[in-house]
Amino acid sequence: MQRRDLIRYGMAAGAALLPMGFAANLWTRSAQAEQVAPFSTRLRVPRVLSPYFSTSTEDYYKMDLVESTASILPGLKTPVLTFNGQFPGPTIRARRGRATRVKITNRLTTPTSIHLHGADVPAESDGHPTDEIVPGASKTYRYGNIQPAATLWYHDHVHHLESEHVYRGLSGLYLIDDDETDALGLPSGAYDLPLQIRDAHLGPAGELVYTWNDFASRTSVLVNGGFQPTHEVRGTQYRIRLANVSNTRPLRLRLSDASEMVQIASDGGLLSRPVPCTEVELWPAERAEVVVDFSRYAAGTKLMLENVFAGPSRPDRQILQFEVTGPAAATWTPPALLRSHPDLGTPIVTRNIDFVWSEANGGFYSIDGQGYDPHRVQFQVRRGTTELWHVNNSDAVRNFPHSMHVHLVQFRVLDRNGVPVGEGEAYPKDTVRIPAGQNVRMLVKFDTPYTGIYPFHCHFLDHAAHSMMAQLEVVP
Ligand SMILES: [Cu+2]
Repeated sequence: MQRRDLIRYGMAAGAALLPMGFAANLWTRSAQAEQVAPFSTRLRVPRVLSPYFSTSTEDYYKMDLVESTASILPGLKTPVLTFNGQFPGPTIRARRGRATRVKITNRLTTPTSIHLHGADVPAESDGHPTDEIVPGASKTYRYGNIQPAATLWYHDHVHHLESEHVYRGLSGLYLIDDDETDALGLPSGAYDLPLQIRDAHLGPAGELVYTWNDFASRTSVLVNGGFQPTHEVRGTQYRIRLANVSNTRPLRLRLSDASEMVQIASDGGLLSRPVPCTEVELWPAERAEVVVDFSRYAAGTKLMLENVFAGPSRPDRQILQFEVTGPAAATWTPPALLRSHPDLGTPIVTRNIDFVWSEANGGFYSIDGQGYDPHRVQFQVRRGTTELWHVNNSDAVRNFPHSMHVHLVQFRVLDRNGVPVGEGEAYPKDTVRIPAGQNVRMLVKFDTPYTGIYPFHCHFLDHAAHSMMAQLEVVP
């Protein structure tokens, strides 16, 4: 039986079906990571990919999926799966209204399907789980970039193998810019800093150990592909793009002195106004942009970015060090308003959707008690209309957490168990956290020119692989 079949039938060796609270007690740390002096390596910032061809309306890119090695821990070469040999993949910078073509050639030994997370794209370019690029083949994805500026990310989405593929490196950022965001004069260039944060289980030789659903062992947190890196910052403001690209690790991020950050964007782009905060909670696949003002620190100050979900005594709490250099100057003043958001209208349909572990067939992650079937459409939605979704996590036994991602659209999160959510996680969202015991209400408007079949699924990718995924069909 091949590995993908093992995953499919839930018999992958060592599969640990542990609720989070229990898993935390089993915390261990790889001996190799423990030997590395913290913050002894420099943060890497993935380079921006250049188009190989451009017309007046479109940029053409190509990326090869290849096996390579990465330096995650100093002195060790970790085998990884990559876009163009880079871990994480190169960043693509697109512009609203200007189309992009990305030709992907699969030089791996397994099929892939590349999804642009958070993007409003045609179904044939969505990276559907069964729309495989088989080994040796190529596919060109076409993205219209018709949506507002946002921090999106691309990653493998092929059915069953997406979890291990992304874990081994198949992801990267895709940033859309637009005139409206440019006009805000946000920190740019070296002061526009993307941080892709993810969990990993590093073995004795620095290798990435993948065991399906093994949350408990993935205790090393990598930032832009490095373990506990350090980054020199000037005494000024930075636009920091935080992306939780973990398979299974929720993050609650803050600066080690608990000082203020200003959140300016969520998954799908700018908030309506700046939101001061001291913490940003991001579950797998969620993003947020914050402006951090380092001018308040004296040159020489060292400051940590921490994940407070890891307790104070845990060595995986501090994930990145900022080292402040002088001189200090703050140049950006947050405006009262960032962007006016569309009125999502009045819902014409209400749906109840349950993300829950099912004990049937030996146990699996289900949506409404069902596993993923690429031939089944859960429901049809009418393009241009608005729906009210009650997304429930009714798991009262194992308390598994989930984060739900809906392809194609940005939605508005209204409330959790009746309590309105904060502005920082309301709109625009494409992924929402669904802790056990919560019912999350959200408005979803299918405001898109496209029709066809699109998945919605848990973005704890180990859960999606087995098989917490379903699909809807957008009809005219
Ligand atoms: Cu899940």
